[in-house]
This record gives sequence, structure tokens and C-alpha cells, in this order.
Amino acid sequence: MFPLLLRHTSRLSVLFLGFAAGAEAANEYRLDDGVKELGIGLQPSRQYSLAWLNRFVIRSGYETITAVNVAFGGSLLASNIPNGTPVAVHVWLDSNLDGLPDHDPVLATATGFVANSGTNTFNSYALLQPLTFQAGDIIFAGAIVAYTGMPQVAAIDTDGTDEPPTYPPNDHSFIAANWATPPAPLTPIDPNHLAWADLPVATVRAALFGGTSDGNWMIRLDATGTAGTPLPVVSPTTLDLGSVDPGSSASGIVSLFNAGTAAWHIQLYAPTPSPMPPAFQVLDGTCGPVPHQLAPGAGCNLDVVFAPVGYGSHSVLVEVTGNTPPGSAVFALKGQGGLFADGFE
Ligand SMILES: [Ca+2]
Ligand SMILES: [Ca+2]
Repeated sequence: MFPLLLRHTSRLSVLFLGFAAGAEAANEYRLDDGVKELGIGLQPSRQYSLAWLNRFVIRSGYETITAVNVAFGGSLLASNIPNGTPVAVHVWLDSNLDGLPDHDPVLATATGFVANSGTNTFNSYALLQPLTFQAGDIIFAGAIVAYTGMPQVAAIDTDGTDEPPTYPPNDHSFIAANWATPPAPLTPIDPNHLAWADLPVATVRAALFGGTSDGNWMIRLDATGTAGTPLPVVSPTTLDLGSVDPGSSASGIVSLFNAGTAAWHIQLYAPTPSPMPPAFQVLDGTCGPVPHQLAPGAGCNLDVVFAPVGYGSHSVLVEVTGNTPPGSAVFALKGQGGLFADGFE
């Protein structure tokens, strides 16, 4: 016999409206809106090993998972899983790509203790070793806890209306459980075979809401920004504009190209010596005015002009400053003031 699943409205949740986390940070994976609606437990009162987990899809640039964050229990007025209860968090890979965590392998685990039970506060459990996936990978992340009785354990967000942005439920949340009645021993859930549990792993929609509704667990992930880097290519790196009589000018092109994997943000063309010697001009060309950016694989051309006002050799070093290391995007311009000029330096 499967147990009935308790569902309790979290009456205090409204108190957290103004304080819950806002928009999803770039380095965070989440399905919830920051305010739980329900605390979920199992009945009747006996020993349980409960697993609850969310499905996430790895985004490009945030492939490394560093921590699993969980909020516990229902409201402060509810009977919640006690603070201090040992808890394990896991990250699974959907190795057979079916979107279901039935027999998928655990790739990382962390252990800790329940805290802030009954609130919307997330407790962070850092993985001992960060896990790096590939963009598009399907993973699961969640918690397993053993307990006795009928407390509210897992916190669920059932709507997307508490705060912007919305997080509509999308069948990304699952639950599984083992149970025992003392003195029979409780067999902890095998996280590598959630489908073998007494309550085999099932969607929240099926297990809690009879197929008619849905919700998302208050389970999030921290990721590191492993976004790519820009790789500037400047061509040519030295442009000799030749011998030009004072009063005349010569022009050329310096190409900027981003061969990297993240946008190249270009701030300034910084000359040395500074300010730009009057014999030289760097014009926007096809690059447009600064600041501007070049997407990976994109390029543009600067127009450069040499118009000497006097005899002799002229040169300037121009650094393209932005989100690249100093010295990585530099070009030199040089030219010769005409030999027969009668101008002045
Ligand atoms: Ca909510
Ligand atoms: Ca699977």
C-alpha cells in the first residue's frame, strides 16, 4: 500500500513575499519562485526515507555545478522536519536521456543537516568536487532524508505568481520513498535506483496531484560561470602607412576579429604616447563608436589615417582595451613625413 501524501498550505508564506530571492542569477539553476505553497510529508506515522529531486538542463556557460540548495518543511506553524536532521544531497546524470530519474547514476553527493525548516530560506550543501557537464545535459538534483513520524519535509512551489519572473510548473519534479514500521528496519532509498523504492520515483504531478496539477521543489543549484573568453585577433599588428608629404594623407585598415568563445567588449583605443599624436587618427570604420562588442566569430575594420604635419618618422602604439588582458590587442601605426616637406614638426 502506498501512503497518502500530506499536503499543507503554508499560511506564513505571505510573510516572506518581500524578502524572497528575486530573479534567477546567471549562476543559479532554479525552478521555484522563491515562496513555497506547500510542505510535503508522508502518512501514516512510521519511518521513512524520502527522496525529492528536480530536473535541470545545463546551460551553456554554466556547466559546472558546485552546490545543491534546499529549503525544508512547510510553514513556521507546521510540524516540520526538525532542524539538525542529517540530510544527503545528490546530483544525478540522466544517462539514458529519458528525462526520468529511475535508474540514473549519482555523480556527486554532499551531506549536512536540515536547517531553517519551515521557512523559504535555502540551505547550501557544497559538493566536495564540483561537477562539470556539457550544455544540454539533463541532470537531477535533490535530497534524501530519513525520519520518523509525519512532519512536513519537502517544500514545494505550486504557482508562479508570487514574484517575477514566473516559474510555471513543468513536470520537472519527482518524489520517491521507502518506509518501515518499527521494529522492522528502514532500508534507505538507493539513490542509484529510485525506481526500486517502495514508492517508486514518480512525478510530483502523478504522485501528489493525481495528474491534475504540478509543482516544483524548492531545490536549486549553484553553478560557476565557466563562460568562454574572448580571443582578440588584430591584423595587421604593425601598419606602415609609408611616406606622405605634409598636407597629404594616407589611410589603411586595421581589422579586429574575435576568435574566442565570449563577446569581446571593446572600450577604448588607447594610444601610446597619449594623447594620440596629431599625425594619426583612428576612425570608427565598420566597428562603430566605442564602446562596442564583437560576438564570437565577428569582426570589424577600423580606418586609420596618417596625415603628417612635419618631416621625419612618426609612430604610435594603440591598445584596444576591453575585457581582454592588457597587451593582448595592440597595433602599431607608423609613417614617414615627406622628405621634401617644408612644414614644421
Ligand atoms: Ca510560490
Ligand atoms: Ca533517466
